[in-house]
Amino acid sequence: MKTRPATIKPYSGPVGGWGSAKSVAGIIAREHVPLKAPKLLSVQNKPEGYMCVSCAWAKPAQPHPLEFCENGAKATAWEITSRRADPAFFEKHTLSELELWPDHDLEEQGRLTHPMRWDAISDKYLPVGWAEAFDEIGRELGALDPHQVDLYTSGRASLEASYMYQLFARMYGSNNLPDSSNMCHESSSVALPESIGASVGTAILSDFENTDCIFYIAQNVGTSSPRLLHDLQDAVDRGVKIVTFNLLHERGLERFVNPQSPVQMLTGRETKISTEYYQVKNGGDIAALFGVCKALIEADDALKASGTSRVAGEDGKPKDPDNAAMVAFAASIASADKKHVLDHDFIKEHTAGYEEFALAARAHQWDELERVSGLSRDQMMKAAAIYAKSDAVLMVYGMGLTQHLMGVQNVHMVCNLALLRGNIGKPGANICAVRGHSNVQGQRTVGITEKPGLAPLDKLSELYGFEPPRWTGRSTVETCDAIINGQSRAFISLGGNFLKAVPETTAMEAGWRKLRLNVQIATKLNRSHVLHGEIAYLLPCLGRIEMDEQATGPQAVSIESSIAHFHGSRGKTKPVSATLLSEPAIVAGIAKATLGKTRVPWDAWVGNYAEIRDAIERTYPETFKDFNKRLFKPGGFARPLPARERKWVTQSGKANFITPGKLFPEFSTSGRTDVLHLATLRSNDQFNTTIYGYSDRFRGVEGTRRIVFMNGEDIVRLGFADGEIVDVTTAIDDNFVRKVTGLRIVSYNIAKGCCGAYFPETNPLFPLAHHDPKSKTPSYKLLPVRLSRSHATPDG
Ligand SMILES: Nc1nc2c(c(=O)[nH]1)N[C@H]1C(S)=C(S)[C@@H](COP(=O)(O)OP(=O)(O)OC[C@H]3O[C@@H](n4cnc5c(=O)[nH]c(N)nc54)[C@H](O)[C@@H]3O)O[C@H]1N2
Ligand SMILES: Nc1nc2c(c(=O)[nH]1)N[C@H]1C(S)=C(S)[C@@H](COP(=O)(O)OP(=O)(O)OC[C@H]3O[C@@H](n4cnc5c(=O)[nH]c(N)nc54)[C@H](O)[C@@H]3O)O[C@H]1N2
Ligand SMILES: [Mo]
Repeated sequence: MKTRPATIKPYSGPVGGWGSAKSVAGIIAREHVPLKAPKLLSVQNKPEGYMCVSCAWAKPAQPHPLEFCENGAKATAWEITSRRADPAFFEKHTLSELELWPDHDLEEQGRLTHPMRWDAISDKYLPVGWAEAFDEIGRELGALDPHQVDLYTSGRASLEASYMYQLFARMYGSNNLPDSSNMCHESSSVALPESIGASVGTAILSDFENTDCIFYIAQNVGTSSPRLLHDLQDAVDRGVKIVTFNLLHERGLERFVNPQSPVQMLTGRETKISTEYYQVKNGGDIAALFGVCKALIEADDALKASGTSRVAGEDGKPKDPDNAAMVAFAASIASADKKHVLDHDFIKEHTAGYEEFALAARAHQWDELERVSGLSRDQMMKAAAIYAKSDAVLMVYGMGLTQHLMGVQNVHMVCNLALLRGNIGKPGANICAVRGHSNVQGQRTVGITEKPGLAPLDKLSELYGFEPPRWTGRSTVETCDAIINGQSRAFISLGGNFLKAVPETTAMEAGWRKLRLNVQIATKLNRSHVLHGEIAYLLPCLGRIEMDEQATGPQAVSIESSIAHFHGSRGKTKPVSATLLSEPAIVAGIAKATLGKTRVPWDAWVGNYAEIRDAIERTYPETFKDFNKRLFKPGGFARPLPARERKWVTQSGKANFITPGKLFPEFSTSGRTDVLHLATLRSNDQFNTTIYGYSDRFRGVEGTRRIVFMNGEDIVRLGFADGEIVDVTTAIDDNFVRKVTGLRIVSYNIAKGCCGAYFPETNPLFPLAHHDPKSKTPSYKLLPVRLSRSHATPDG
């Protein structure tokens, strides 16, 4: 393990610009791929090219000359690296030793090259043949009750691999299909169908071209989806207002220099991204959005009542100064005929539940909304004014809304605000849930779900002649529970790093060691691989950027983007090892060994992925009509979304206003006053649990990840000093002690009463039960914690 000097100093530059160009060059050098990387990057996210393995942002029909960002380049270089974690590497290290390595050092060894099986005598991974591996896995699964087996998917696997995987799981007899989406946008998957009858966001790229205003909520564009900055920049250049709600001041939401614009690069001209920047407390969004809705509804009320005695006395002067102010405000934001603020025609024709919602909005008091949100009444009124004066408003949001105890209600509130003025299903106005992993949305579309009601079980039964299980499977937190209490005996992982990504990691590690079988299909080594139970397999697969040669020639795969468009992707580089198999081939190998003879033509599918796509089309004829023909359509082909056409596939047949019962979640912290609300964050140098390096450039943190961001006033109030080393303890009363030691305090522009720290280092702090009860998404953006002076060394 190397020691690194840590430096912390505020970053004064924009996002993008020369810093980004320099960073891309550094990344390419770091992975020793100077010759192949630039050529490869020129086809990233282009029709007939490969689709980026970083985030899921849209791939435009007319791409920029270089349609990649700094972090996309990083993800590409990371996958095509010249480094190898080959049998010679594993020969040198026991797993007991590798357990002590940091995440960065494990993945830094490079690409896995050979299928490996853990050997109990030497405590090492030793090479094994593919056939032998499949045989034993099949035998082991055959001996277990399918209820005891969990089949996880991380959001990178293609539509083809994912479809085969869920089919295998169901033919085997299990709906235990937890996936990374359970920890990510599951709150959207639950809330959006209830509110608007769509399981995904409704926005498409042209909405960014047609919008007047963007509400940008709880998403860190500069790090998590930097290509979206181009769409924001173009919007700003057209005069579009961007109203941001975020816990931190994130540089990407403030200033951007487009690294692909020679003019901006040479002149240093920056684009100011956010028109208004509202720093909400974490968990304060329901209150903040209620404030905006209250202002709109009360202004509308005031217009309706104007001219009546409620507003003006006999002398014509307003009786109630507060109401007079509201009348003036309403007049300033009203429609051209000065009669209304809300879109009553839309509300009447298309929605249900407005009256109840309006009553709740009127009833909430401003001082309470201010206290919970951290925003002032003036700020909420101003946001309402901008909203009301815009014909088409786009709602964009990310993890700062979904990963909450009230994540589902957070998303309901975004929809409620949109519905007040018909901002769904018209050009320039829609809901944009910015997805994380590059195919996480698509996996759900082709049946990766633990909920039997969401999978086309009858169709699968009809096509493949088997009786699919009808019971509800385990989602991520339920799988964790089953692993901790020993109910789960086998864990199969199609990508990802479950053990690091989940909550309650200390108990999880203990449970993991008791598994009978751990099968990991992966590209790079991580902690979920080095901790083992009785039998552990590490099965290396091709990455999406690699050429995938099968019986009928080179194959393409497909993915779904954040805006619900499907794209083909063709691998371009030579595989890092001839021993790798593709994900479809590995899934087929396990399926055949486990299930024996079935009606599924596993070999023919692996030989020709077009046949898997035909099978997907047979299963979902509307969504995937002419799948193979449209595979490489520039800009992708769109999934049908009735809500875009204002057809509401909800129980009421309308879009629903759904009123959150409270403004903030309840948890017991014994009335302590030294509790802070922790939100976990990503640095600019990581992709989830993949730690590329120790630099969070835009937040000015270099050389360390063991930090806790705090508001300067909180540092003083709690008697600490900037730079001091502290331990962080979970402050939920459940008789468990959960602690992470040795974090350095960094004074930062974060809302008062809150603090931020990196994921996954702080995952041991999260109780398993601390999740949204409906979506079961862990509350990674809100956990009560306490800080205390530390005896630990800061870095490592
Ligand atoms: N480079 C890079 N790109 C990635 C990833 C990565 O790790 N690295 N991960 C991918 C994945 S899987 C995902 S899901 C996405 C994640 O991308 P994001 O949705 O951007 O999620 P986070 O990076 O966790 O950041 C959440 C943002 O919300 C803010 N925030 C936190 N709590 C609150 C709150 O309660 N209210 C409000 N209003 N704001 C809050 C934080 O300050 C932060 O700016 O990115 C994807 N892209
Ligand atoms: N505290 C906290 N915890 C969080 C979050 C948070 O914000 N805060 N965010 C949550 C979110 S949004 C997510 S999505 C999850 C992420 O959870 P996961 O998706 O499980 O984790 P990743 O870190 O994306 O997985 C990285 C591993 O995937 C493997 N891999 C990479 N590419 C491929 C490939 O092409 N094929 C295969 N088979 N394997 C591949 C590599 O071996 C790599 O080590 O974490 C969640 N956990
Ligand atoms: Mo995610």
